[in-house]
Formats: sequence, C-alpha cells, structure tokens
Amino acid sequence: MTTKDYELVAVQHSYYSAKVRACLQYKRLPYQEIGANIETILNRVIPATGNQQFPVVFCPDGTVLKDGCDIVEALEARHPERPIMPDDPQLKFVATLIETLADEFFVIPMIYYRWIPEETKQWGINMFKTSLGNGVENADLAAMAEQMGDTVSTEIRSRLPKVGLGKIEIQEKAKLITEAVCGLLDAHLAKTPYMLGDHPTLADLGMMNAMWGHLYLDPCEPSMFIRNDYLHLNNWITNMHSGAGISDQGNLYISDTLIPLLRYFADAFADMMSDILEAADTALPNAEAGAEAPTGLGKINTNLQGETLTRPATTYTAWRLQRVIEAYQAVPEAQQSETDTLLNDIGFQTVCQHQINWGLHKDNFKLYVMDQ
Ligand SMILES: N[C@@H](CCC(=O)N[C@@H](CS)C(=O)NCC(=O)O)C(=O)O
Repeated sequence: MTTKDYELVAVQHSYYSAKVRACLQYKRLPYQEIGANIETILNRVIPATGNQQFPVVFCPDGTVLKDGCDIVEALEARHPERPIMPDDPQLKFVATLIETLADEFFVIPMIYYRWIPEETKQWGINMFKTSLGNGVENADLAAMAEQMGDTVSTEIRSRLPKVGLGKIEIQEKAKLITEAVCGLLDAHLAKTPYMLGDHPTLADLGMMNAMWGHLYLDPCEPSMFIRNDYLHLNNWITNMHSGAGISDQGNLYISDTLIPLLRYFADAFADMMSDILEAADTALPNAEAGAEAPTGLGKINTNLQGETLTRPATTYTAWRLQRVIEAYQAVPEAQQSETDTLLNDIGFQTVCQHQINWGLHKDNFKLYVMDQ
C-alpha cells in the first residue's frame, strides 16, 4: 500500500458503508477498503473511535473520520474538486433532506428485508460470520467470529421493535414503502440522470447508501425486482458503485419527477420526524448544557403511513434533523418563498419549519448539548 491511500473500514453488505465508498469513488480519491472483520474492529476501529461502529476512514495524515454524514462532509472539505455538495443553498438543503431520509427513516424497510423473512435471516447470519471472519489471522479470533454470527444477528433482531418492526402491520408497510420508492426512483431516473440533475450529489450518495448494502446485495425480493423491472434504477445503482467513471459536468436542478418521490417520503416519514423533534423539545432543554447528550429521548407514539407504532427516539436522529433544519434556515431570503412553496407541495414544511429550543453539536464522535 502507498502511504497516500485513504483506508475505508467497511463491508459491502453494510447499510452505511455505501455512501462513503460512493463518495471516495466519485471524488476519485485513492483508497483501500479494509473489511470490517473482528480483528480490524478490535485492533483499529475501537481504539481509534471508542466503539465498534463503521464505516470509519483513516486518512493519510492520521485523522480518523467516523459517521457517514461527517465523513462525506470532511472529504468534501479536503477535496472540493468533483463536489458532491451543490452550491445552491436550496439544492444543498434538499440534498441534506434526502440524505437524512435515507439514513434514518428509509432504513426501516431495509432492516425488514434482511431480518424478518426466514430465508434472508439465515443468509444474514452466514453473511455476518463471513465478514467478521474474513482474512482474520489469529485462530482464537477466527473461532470467535464464527460464533459471533449468531450473537450479532440475535442482537440486531432484538432491536427490531426499536424501529417498530415488532408489529406485523409495520412489516407490511415496510414492503409497500420499498416497492413504491423503487418505482418512483426508477421513474425519476428514467428522465433525469441523477437525483438532483446531471451529475451526482450528496442526494445520490444518500439514496445509494439505502439501495446498495441490503436491498441490492441481499438475496431479498427487491434485489430481484430492481434487476427485472426497474432498469433505470438498476443502472444508476451500478453506476454509483463505480462513480470514478461518472462525469461531473452539467447542471443541478429539481426536476418534476423528483416531486412524487419527495411527496411519498413525506407521506411515509414526516409525522415520525416531527414526533422525534417534539421528543427532543421535551427532553433536551432539561439536559445539562455543555454535557454529553443523553443517547435516548424516550418513547414516542407515532405512525408509519397511518399505522400506529411506539418506538424510542434517539438523540442522534434529532441531531440529523437539526442539520436538515439548519440547511433549510440557510436558504437566503431571495429563495425562501420558492423553497416554502416546494415544502408545502411535498409536505415537509412542518418538519423544516419546526422551531427547536435546543441545540446539539458533535465533538470527537460524541454529541453534546449546546448552551441556548
Ligand atoms: N450513523 C452511522 C451509523 C453506522 C452504523 O450503524 N453502522 C453499522 C454497520 S452498517 C454498525 O456498525 N453496526 C454495529 C453496531 O451498531 O453495533 C453512520 O451513518 O455511519
């Protein structure tokens, strides 16, 4: 390896790895992907970041980056060429909204497809054993990886109620939402090359993340209907996976075909987003300013397309929504009424115009409560 390479700790099958990989690819940055096996997690990821979560990027200058949205932001700041952030503040806001929807909300159906149908669940256990053990040299750790496939999958399945998937009606919604989103994405990509126009942006990285690791690669129903029926979507997914070859030329814009997709996302997730913001409004003003933020905000009663569910709200998701609100607030006055007309049309106005009475900031991979 040359010392100039970035190192990406990731797994092809992981939900959050695809955004960072697609960013490195599109920006044509030299990188090596290091599988997140048990050795790498114990010997490199945990010592550098404090826990086992990945993707993690080790930069050539020794800086460690963690959390997909922060990694992409840092790579954009270090390498502004072939930008993924639109200059236009309205498009920047829409890109941040789409990234957040994909990371924090559209993830619910993905979890369904891997962990609820019996066939994919067994496949998921084998996949975990393989990726945790792949390339592990220490014999004890290799044996541990073999045992951990079951442990990890049991642990992940125990988290299903945390996103409402304990309820059969929500599982059905997960399927409906996935089918509808794939259809709407395909119709959009038939007319417009990328999410926001002629070349990829953060919005494509975010949607690609949602499409790749579970939906496209898992042996699940959508991986087949995308290949068989949604050929524009299929093309875009495979292009985004090898983004070094994509042109960065052309214009960025919101095309008519994006509107039905955004409306659908609002119909599915806007209530849940507002409920999480309200949970933060209640919990965070009581938290000590300057202190590390609590990880949970308590349980919310919410709904997914009218189907009720109770789930915990996390401070992390509230922070992601704070970023969306900040991007909305950064739209200059001259574009405000156009942006509000768009928000009214698609249905995200309540979320984006929510007045937050708290603030969170990240430092050294942790969230802290800001002084108000
Ligand atoms: N917000 C993080 C989430 C990262 C994440 O949840 N990664 C998964 C793999 S795709 C993981 O490390 N899971 C193990 C765990 O949470 O213990 C990001 O966007 O990077």
